[in-house]
Amino acid sequence: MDDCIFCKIAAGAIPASILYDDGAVLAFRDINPEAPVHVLLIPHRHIATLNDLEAADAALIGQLFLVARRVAAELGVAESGYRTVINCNRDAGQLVFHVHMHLLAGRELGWPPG
Ligand code: DGP
Repeated sequence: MDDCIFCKIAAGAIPASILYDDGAVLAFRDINPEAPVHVLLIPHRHIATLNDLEAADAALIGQLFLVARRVAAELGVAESGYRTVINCNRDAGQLVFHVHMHLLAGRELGWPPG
């Protein structure tokens, strides 16, 4: 998608602080961190929202969680704890319409979210 900021990051056209890339899933630091650890995990392939997932994407979405687990361990927050969040559409506050998982950690996270 030509006008998608996360597609541009995945293509290397826009710089990002990349932590992991296996060609299918990319992890990079959020530009506007809401916690000491705030990482975004995206599929390379453009999928706008969770609503656009298909059954064939099951392994890809599973890989997002496996990469989250790996990145959390590498950043030293696996034991202290972390939260994964995928916002879908307006009421959830989705701003970038390329599926992304937030990985938040490094402080006590409030619940329920705002
Ligand atoms: P959401 O509200 O779930 O769509 O979250 C979008 C997140 O994307 C938000 O936390 C800020 C982050 N973000 C937006 N543009 C960029 C960018 O160009 N680079 C990086 N690293 N993060 C971005």
